[in-house]
Amino acid sequence: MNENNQLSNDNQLLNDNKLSNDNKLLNDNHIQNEQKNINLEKNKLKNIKKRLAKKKKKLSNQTFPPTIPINKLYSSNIYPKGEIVENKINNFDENKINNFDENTLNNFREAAEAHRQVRQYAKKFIQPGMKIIDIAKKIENATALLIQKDGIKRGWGFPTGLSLNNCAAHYTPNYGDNTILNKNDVMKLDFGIQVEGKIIDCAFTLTWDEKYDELLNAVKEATNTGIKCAGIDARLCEIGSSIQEVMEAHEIVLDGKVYPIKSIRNLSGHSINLYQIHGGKTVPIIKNSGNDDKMEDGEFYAIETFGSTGKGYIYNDMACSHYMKEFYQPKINIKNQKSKKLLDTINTNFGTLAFCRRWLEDLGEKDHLLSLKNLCNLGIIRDYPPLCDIKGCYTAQYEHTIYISSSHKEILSRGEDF
Ligand SMILES: [Co+2]
Repeated sequence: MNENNQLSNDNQLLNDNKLSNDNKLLNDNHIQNEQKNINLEKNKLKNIKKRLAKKKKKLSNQTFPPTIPINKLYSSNIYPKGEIVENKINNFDENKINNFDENTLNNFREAAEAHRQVRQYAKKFIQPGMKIIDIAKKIENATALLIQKDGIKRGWGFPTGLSLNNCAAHYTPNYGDNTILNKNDVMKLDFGIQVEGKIIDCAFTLTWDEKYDELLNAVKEATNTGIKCAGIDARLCEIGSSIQEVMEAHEIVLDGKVYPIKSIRNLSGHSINLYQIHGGKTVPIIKNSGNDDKMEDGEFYAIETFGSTGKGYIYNDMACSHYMKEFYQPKINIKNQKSKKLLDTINTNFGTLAFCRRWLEDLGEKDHLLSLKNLCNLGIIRDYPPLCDIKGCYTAQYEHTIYISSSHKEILSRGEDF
C-alpha cells in the first residue's frame, strides 16, 4: 500500500463517514417527516371514524319501523347535506351562501333525511302479496311521524305513487282498490316530503325478479346522467339529449324477446318552487325537445327519468286519485255549498300541494267525488290521472331533488342506496 493509496483511503473513509452522516441526517429528517405524515393521517382517520360513528349512532337511534322524528335525531336542527358537487369554474365557497339559502336548504335537508329513512324502511317491509293500499298507508304514517306532520307547515309533499308495470306515474289506490303486489310487478315508489313548502321529490323502482335489472340500471344511469349534466347555465334541451342517449344505449331480454329501452318522451323532470311541485320549467328526457331554458342560480329541480319497454309514450288510464289546486287561479264564486266546503278542507290541509282521494276521506270528506269534479270543471282543481304506456310493457323511474348554485350543486335526496 503506498502513501497515495493511504491518502485516498483516508479520503475515502472521511467521505464515507460524511456521506453516512449526511445520509443519517437526511434519513432522520425523512423519518421525522414520515412520522409527522403518519400522525396526520392517523388523526384524519380518527376524525373520519368519529364522524362515521356519530352518523351511525344517529341512524341506529332510529327504531324499526321508524318512529323517532328527524328533528329529535338532530337536536341541533342542522340536517345533513346531500352530495355536494363543486362547480369546476367557480370555486365552492360555503361563506357565499346567504342565510336565506341556508335556511331553505336546511328545510330541504330535513325532508331529504326523512325520505332516506322512510325509503330504507319501505324497502324492508314491502313484499309481494301485500295490498298496495297497505303499503301506501305504512309509508304515509312513517313519513307523518318522522317529519312531525303539521297541517301544510310540514308533511306529505304529494300522494304516495306506487305505479305498477306499464303504469309509469300518478297511481295511488283509492279506497276500495284492493290491488295486491305481485312478485312479477315493477313498482315505482314516488313519494314526497315537505318542510315549510320545500318539497323533496324522490323516486325509485322496486322489483322481486332479477330479470328486470337491465331496465332499472338503464333508468338509474339516465337519471345520474341528468344530475351530472345539471348545473348553472346548463341548457335543459342538452340535458334531455344526454339522458336519452344513455337510456337508449340499453336493451333488455324478457322471456326470450329483446326490447329496446326507451325514454318516455312525454314525461320530464321539473323545477320546484315553494309549495309548487311543478315550478314552471321542465327537464326533458329526450333530444330535440325545443326547450330553450337554462338552469339558474338558486333553483331547485326534480331530475327524474322514465324508461319503458313499450312505446315510450304515456296516456291517461285508470281511475284518477291525484288532484291539485291550480297554483294561479282566477277568483271564482262557488255556488254549490258542498263544493265550497270541500274547497275549504283542501285549502286548510293541502293548499297548493297535491293530494289524493284517500286523504280527503280520512279528513271526513266521505262523499266528495261530485264536488271534486265540480271544482275541476270550475278550473280551481286539476286532476292528474295515472300515466301509462301500452298494456304488457314495463316502466321504471329514478328521481332526485337537486339544488343549483353558481358555485356548486347539491343532490339533496342522495343516499347510500341510489
Ligand atoms: Co317529480
